[in-house]
Parts: sequence; structure tokens; C-alpha cells
Amino acid sequence: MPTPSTPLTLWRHARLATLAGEGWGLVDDGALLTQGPRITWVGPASQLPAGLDIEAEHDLGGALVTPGLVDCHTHLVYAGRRSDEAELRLNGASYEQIARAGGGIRSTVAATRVAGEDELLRLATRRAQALRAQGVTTLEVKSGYGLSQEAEARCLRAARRLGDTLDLSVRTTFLGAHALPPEYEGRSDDYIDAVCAWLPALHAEGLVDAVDAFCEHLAFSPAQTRRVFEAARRLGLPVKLHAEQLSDQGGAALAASFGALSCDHLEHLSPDGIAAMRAAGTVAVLLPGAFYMLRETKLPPIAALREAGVPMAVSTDHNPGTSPALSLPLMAHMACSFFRLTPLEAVRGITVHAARALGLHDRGTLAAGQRADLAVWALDHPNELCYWFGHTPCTQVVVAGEVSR
Ligand code: DI6
Ligand code: FE
Repeated sequence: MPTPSTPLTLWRHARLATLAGEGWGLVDDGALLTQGPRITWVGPASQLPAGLDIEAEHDLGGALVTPGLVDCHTHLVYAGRRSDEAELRLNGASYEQIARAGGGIRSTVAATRVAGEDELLRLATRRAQALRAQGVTTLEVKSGYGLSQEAEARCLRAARRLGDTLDLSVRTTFLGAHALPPEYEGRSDDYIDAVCAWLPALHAEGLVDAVDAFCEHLAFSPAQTRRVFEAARRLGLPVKLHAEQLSDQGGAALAASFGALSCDHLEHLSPDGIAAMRAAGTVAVLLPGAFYMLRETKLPPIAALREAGVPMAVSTDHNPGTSPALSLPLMAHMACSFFRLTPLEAVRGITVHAARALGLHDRGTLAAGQRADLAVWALDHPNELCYWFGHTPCTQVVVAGEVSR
């Protein structure tokens, strides 16, 4: 508790979903006290301590308040447009056929390489604003559409600036091992050498919070992924992995052996992979947007993950090829309808477990000591976050104690 003389901000007339314990943590007539960027007290208004020096007061009019949402897997910084490719796919071409024909990720790489940092920032800002309008207060942004040291650095700088210029926390992830750039055709081991060689300079510039790779038959092998992870480990950087999206490569077990923060996608995850993730405390990040857009039929092994007690997060995977999604509540809805998460699991998946997938333990719940990141909704119950689709009415977000819109 702050001392009675400390200036505080009071947020009252809120229906709170704190998510602080196992359940929703509902508090009907709830109140919050914040002090600068932190929450200092949460509870029923009737128990609000008396005699506090309250500097500012916000009447939330009975609205639902949840922790600010955390989108823990996005490829938000890129240029170009892939709707023509999506049309080809709708006319029968497969994602892999398009990728092998030089489309797919490579077409975004070509457009991103010729875009300046300001342009990349402008495009990413629009997307981040849309995510924030649907409750997001923390956002992970991966590189992976530059695929040269200079272009990867430019994308990561744009991501850093996004966090500086917009009211949002941005975490950056270096995904140099996303796709093989054309100049390395037939020389994927040489490209991995280059990726590992870029990392120290990118890290020294403060551009990298974590390191990711795409471990897949059409991307990089487990042996190549291991080399990227070893380079990350030498710098003390945490790793995560695009694992078992299209096939079982044993990527999840490999990532877990490096203490990965998360393994993401996981449609083809094996029992061994689940056991390894459980032992390492690795979060399973489920990406129903990509599952939907690729018309996948193989479901991630949700029941087995649940049984093993592996924490499950849900994210947009926002990217121009397989998930041009800009609503995290819609992903929670789809995680329930496609993957059979319960609404409580899905909402924990876009808050507390998503924060954990980024190695962040100071957000994702409403509790004293947590960051004052809030999402305010014109809803009665948090299960409505998984109910409506196409429009989930977020009326306000609060980032580090400041009303952001
Ligand atoms: N997995 C995906 O689903 C995206 N990247 C990845 O590693 C696809 C990215 C794209 O098609 O541009
Ligand atoms: Fe992805």
C-alpha cells in the first residue's frame, strides 16, 4: 500500500476481470488505484482504503476492465501487398507452391528491402493502432522481411520507434532465419552463418529482445535452427521458435532444450515435444489466424497441452501472407471455435500467458505491483471477448497509467 500522502489515480465504477488467480477474478463494483505506471491496489469499491490523497479520478461507468491485451507474435513491420497471392490461393494454388515459385515471404522481402525506415514505421503504426483499438497494450514485433543485416536492422529500428512513438510496449524479436533470401539460393548454411554473424551488432544497438527462427522443411532445418540458438545463447538472448507448423521437425524439443520462452504454431507437435516444453516451462503460442487462412485441418494438440499443464497463449501472428489479422479478441474467438479452448483459457491466452511468452511477469493480470495497462470494454462479462466477432467494443486503453485514447 502506498502511504496516505502519495498522490494516486483512482479508477472506479469498473467491473473488473483481474485474471489474477485461476478464474476470471471478477469484481462487480471494482476499483483500481494506480501510481504512475503501476497498479497499487485492486478490489471492491466498498473496501477502498479511506484517507488517500487521490490526485485524479476516472469514473468508468460500470464498464468491464481487463488487463491490457498482449499480442505476443506479430510480423508487423513490412511493406507491400499480398492480396493477389491470397486470391491465387483461393483459386487453388497452395502456400508452398507460391513460396517455391518465389512468391510468399520473398515478395514481401523485395518490397520491404526498398522501403525506408520512416515508411516502414508509418505502415506498422497503422497496424499497431488497429490492434490497440482492440485492446492491445503490449506487442511483440519480429523482423524477418529484410534478410540482410542492413534491412533487418532497419525493420528492428522501425519496431523500436513504434514503441517510442505510440502508447504501447513493443518487444522486438530478430527473425533473420525466416526465409532464404534469393542471393543465398542453394546456400542456406552460408545464410545461417550470416544471420549468426549479424546478431552481435544488432544486439549491441539494442534492437533485439529475443531471437526466433522458422524451423520447417520449406525454411530452416533443426541443425540450422540450433546454430541460430547457439548464437543467441552466446549473447544471453532468449529464444522462441516457429515450430511444427506444417510438419513435425522436432523443433519444439530443440527450442525447449534452449529454455525457449515459447514455441509457436504447433499444429504438428508430438508428445515428445509437449513433454520437453512442459519440462522447460515453455509457452505454447497458438495462432488460429494462420490456421484459418491456410485452411489447415490438423489441430494443435490442445487436450494434451492442457493435460500436461503447458501454458497456452493466443496471438494474431499478424503477417501479410498467412494472417493479415488486426484483432486479438477475434483470435481468442477463433481459438475457442477452432481449437476448443475454453473462453477462460483463450482470455488468459491473450493476457497473462501471452506476457509469459515474452518473458514478462509484470503484466497480464490486474494486481498490486503490476503495470497499469488496462483495456476498457463496453461489455458485461469477459467471456464476451470470445463471443462477438468482427467487432469487440473496446472503449479505452490505458498504458502505464496513462489513458491512451
Ligand atoms: N510462419 C508463418 O505463418 C508466417 N511466417 C512464418 O514463419 C508466414 C509469413 C509470410 O507468408 O509472409
Ligand atoms: Fe509467425
